[in-house]
Amino acid sequence: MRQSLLPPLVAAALSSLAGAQVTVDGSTAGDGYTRYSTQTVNTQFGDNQSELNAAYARVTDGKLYLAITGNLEANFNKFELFIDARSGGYNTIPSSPGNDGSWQLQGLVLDSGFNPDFLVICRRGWNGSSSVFDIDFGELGTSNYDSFGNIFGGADFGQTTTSSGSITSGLEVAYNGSNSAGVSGGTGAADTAAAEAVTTGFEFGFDLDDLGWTGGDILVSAFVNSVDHTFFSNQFLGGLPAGTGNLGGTRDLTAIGGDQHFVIARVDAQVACSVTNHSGGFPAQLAAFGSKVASENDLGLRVTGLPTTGTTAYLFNSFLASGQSLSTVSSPSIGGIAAGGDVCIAGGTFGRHVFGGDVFMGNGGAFEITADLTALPSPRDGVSYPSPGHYSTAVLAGETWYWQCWFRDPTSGVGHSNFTEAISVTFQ
Ligand SMILES: [Ca+2]
Ligand SMILES: [Ca+2]
Ligand SMILES: [Ca+2]
Repeated sequence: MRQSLLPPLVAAALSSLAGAQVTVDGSTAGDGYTRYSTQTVNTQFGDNQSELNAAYARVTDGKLYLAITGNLEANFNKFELFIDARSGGYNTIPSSPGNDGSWQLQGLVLDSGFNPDFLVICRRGWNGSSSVFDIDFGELGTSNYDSFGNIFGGADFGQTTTSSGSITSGLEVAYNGSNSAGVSGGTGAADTAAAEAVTTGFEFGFDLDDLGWTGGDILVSAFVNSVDHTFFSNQFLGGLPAGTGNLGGTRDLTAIGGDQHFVIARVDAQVACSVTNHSGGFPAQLAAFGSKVASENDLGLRVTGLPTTGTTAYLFNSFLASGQSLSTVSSPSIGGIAAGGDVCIAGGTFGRHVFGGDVFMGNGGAFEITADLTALPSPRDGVSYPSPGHYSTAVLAGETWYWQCWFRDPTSGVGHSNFTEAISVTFQ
């Protein structure tokens, strides 16, 4: 059973974030995605015809945004997506809803811990008079599914929003099949750099409510299958071992090395904090993705929803030594002007992540850093605030660290500033 990492209030906060930063247009450009999976093996379903190069996601603005770069041949082969976003689900695929012949997937055994609730099917081809791109959204184990045909109005590529039935808020979908690079043909090990360089393919915006998401991890599997869902390609994300050809009629993914799914997880918890709207009319957000295992040194910190005009931002961290406790400083005066919002990670020593020259100008209202957990700019024992960032220390398993971002908000008036929400990460 999957553990919920975020309390429901976080889902509510995400849902209330105004100003989408992801454009569902079939390209990952400018969307601030995090990559969660990279193809491991070349394609046996046609180089640049049916290949899946990498998977990207963001959970923001009340949606799961998902981009799978690559191509799908226009012969009505299937692009299939299993999504596990809530408790329950099916580790062995049931026969229902069975739309588009997907009952043929019945009995497919997935890797341990992966219990999807939904199956999304995409297909494209020539219907005799025009190109068509279709998408189905089905709820496994029920008779519920929605089918949307020719959603790009006869075009090969496109973007649109569909809505009906169980899709309450609209399903954003886009496809751009222009990729002509990425992985090669065959069964050899994929060139991961080439796979990760591809920016076009499938892109989706799923409403988190439609997925029944309540704040935990989201697990996804993407793969290419034959027209009748009976002959699996070797294009899966998570990928198959190098050297693996088409899986054909295989029905047991536990017999295949590695997980044929990937996990989209926020690794932070929110710290109770007064977060106020900035001049844009909405609050700025902070989230951590990656691994909570300190020794893996894989933690990304993402600030979103900043004012888009001339933002200077500092990302602060803090650490509590034994006996210290977290405290709040309400609307601190900075340069003689009270900031909007509170500092909620006070009480310990502060560190400041420095962005090449002391300041960072946010692009498009968002930025992300990779925290070096072996040398976090935060003094463990030395003097910190008001001159933080002069020392660094390694994050250790068992420690809880806190982050919050301060940013200027010039359109609120000269000298004005504000804070994002505050988060914590407890490392293992
Ligand atoms: Ca996009
Ligand atoms: Ca290719
Ligand atoms: Ca497996």
